[in-house]
Amino acid sequence: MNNAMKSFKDTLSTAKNVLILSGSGVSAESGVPTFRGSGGLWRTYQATYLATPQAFKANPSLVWEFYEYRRDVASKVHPNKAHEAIANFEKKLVKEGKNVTIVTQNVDGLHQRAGSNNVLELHGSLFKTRCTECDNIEVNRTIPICPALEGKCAPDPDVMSSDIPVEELPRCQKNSCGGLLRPHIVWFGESLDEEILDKAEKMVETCDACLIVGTSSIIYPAAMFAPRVAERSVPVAEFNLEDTEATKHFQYHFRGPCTVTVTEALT
Ligand code: BJW
Ligand code: ZN
Repeated sequence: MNNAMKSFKDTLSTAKNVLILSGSGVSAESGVPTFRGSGGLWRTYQATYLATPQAFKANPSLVWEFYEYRRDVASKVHPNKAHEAIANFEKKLVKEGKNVTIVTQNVDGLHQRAGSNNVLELHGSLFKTRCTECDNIEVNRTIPICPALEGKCAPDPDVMSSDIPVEELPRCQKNSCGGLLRPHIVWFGESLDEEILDKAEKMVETCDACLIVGTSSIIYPAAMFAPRVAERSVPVAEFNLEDTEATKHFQYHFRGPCTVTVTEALT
């Protein structure tokens, strides 16, 4: 173990209120593609194009095909050693009367499936829907989410959109609403949930140690959380395969696959 890892582990052993920020890199070794990595294309589209209200308005069928594919992937993969180390670390600290909060940009639910309890999903969830008419939010794990999407979600570049009529896309079941459902995901240009953002902000202002795992730190407001923690002179450790936009702000940088580095830091 190198000296930096020893030093960060010492810090963690006295910490009482730990913030763990995660991005898609934490799920990469489970088989979930990252956004800006080589698996970031679905058909011929960048995920960052499809994750917009404009794309949903222009072609709700295409966007539902994309999200149905991702729901399918996320439901078939398993949490990895990094998710597990984070979940076990939370359990251990809670037993000692301390707090661990996981603020994730991920929508795949893998932290919770690994056993983490205190998870704030900044960008929503693949397994929740929101009605475009009445705003009702529901948990939905049924795959396919509606019969019309069955077998229509292949990621290959030569597959065309099925142009499913909106009446056959997922519809709101609450009372007699019947409105078009959308994934409960925060798309580009959309605001984050105020309550979740407030809780995350509180952790940014009060934590006494911070880990930032598997994120490129380019999407706001999440990108500014760890640099703001570091500004308070609180130790922040970044776990990534490479340097990021934010690396210069942090006291520690552990390069490598997070299943190895995070496990070493937390166990
Ligand atoms: C490993 C690894 C391994 C791989 N081990 N590591 C201020 C300034 C400028 C712009 C803005 C601003 N405030 C807001 C904006 C606009 C915009 C934004 O940030 N734009 C940027 C391009 C600058 N933000 C928004 O629109 C947000 N809304 C908002 O703030 O509203 C108010 C507002 C609006 C407009 C203007 C001003 C204010 C909403 C952002 C919602 C982001 N949504 C997405 C998609 C939806 C989710 C989904 O469909 O799944 O969320 S975008 C996408 O990026 C996704 C991710 O959660 C997010 C972050 O990506 P992440 O996780 O970091 O993935 P990658 O691929 O980028 O990085 C992976 C990393 O892992 C890499 O570093 C690898 O090296 C590493 N890695 N394997 C360790 N094994
Ligand atoms: Zn409704």
